Amino acid sequence: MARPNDDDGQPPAAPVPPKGTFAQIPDVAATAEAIGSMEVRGAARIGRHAARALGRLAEEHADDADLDGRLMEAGRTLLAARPTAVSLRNAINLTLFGADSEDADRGGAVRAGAQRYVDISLAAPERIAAAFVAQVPDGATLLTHCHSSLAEACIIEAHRQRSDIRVFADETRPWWQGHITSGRLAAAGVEVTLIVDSAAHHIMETKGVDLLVTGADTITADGGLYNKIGTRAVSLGAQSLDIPHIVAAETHKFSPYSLKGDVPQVEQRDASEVIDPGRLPKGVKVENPVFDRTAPGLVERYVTDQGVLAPSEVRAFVVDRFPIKERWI
Ligand code: RUB
Repeated sequence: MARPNDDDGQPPAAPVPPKGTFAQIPDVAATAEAIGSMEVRGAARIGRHAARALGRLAEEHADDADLDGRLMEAGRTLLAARPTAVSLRNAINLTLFGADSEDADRGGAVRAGAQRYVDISLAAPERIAAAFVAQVPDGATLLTHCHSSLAEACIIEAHRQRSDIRVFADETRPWWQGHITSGRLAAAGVEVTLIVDSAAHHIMETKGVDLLVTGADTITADGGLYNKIGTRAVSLGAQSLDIPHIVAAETHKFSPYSLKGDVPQVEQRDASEVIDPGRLPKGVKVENPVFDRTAPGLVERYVTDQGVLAPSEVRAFVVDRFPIKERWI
């Protein structure tokens, strides 16, 4: 069970979890495979799975003289699984080097780092949803893109606390994550309508959409947002209609690497995800970028587990919360 957060938004220092905590977790190779194939998807979940896989490795090889070498190699294997969501990189670094003391018990420190990462991540939706609801009036119409566990938590909480909330969810080609979103919202009793991606602008204009709410894969120091492909187009459409774009994101989505100029790599996936190769007309090429960048000026607010931020406040927040350590991958 997640430990309660203390006042500054961080859970208390994690004790080393009992042996066996990570025994049932898939190993690093299986976790990397599941992340790469999108069996495990969504940035928050990806981060937690990576942290737990490292926790298992530290548990299994606690007495190995080369535990550190194994951990570093595992970190690089996991990092290569999917390139865009910074929660994966943060999960690896905060697990490997985030424990309060990197004492002689390297395995124990990594297990504590993994548990702390997972606890913060699991505690985030409730805090984010509470902050989000404060910004939603009764009778609001929301539009969301892709499936974000944090946007989902926000919408369900808005439905619980406000009357007559309705939602439009676009399907999000080519993986149809909007089907996940709409199914889960409907199961929670939310009035939800599924639309094709290209209907988003028309729906925002004609159905009185009040807020666009999405998740985040990476938030860069300049306040820019990397999220599922199509987020940028929906956000531009929202701006043209004066509809605020609110982003629900746990703090693990902020990129300290961007302070040094690291630009997130936009993942390109196989053309077969877009069209059956046998049906591709002769001479036609296919591109399948799966994330895009939404400029800071398009985002109204980032709602996080550690407060609500304007894009212009992101840089100072990242500097304050993410002191990169020397060995970070
Ligand atoms: C998912 C996606 C989500 C973010 C945020 O992409 O872009 O909006 O990851 O999700 P994919 P969450 O399906 O390709 O992983 O709020 O759950 O972290």
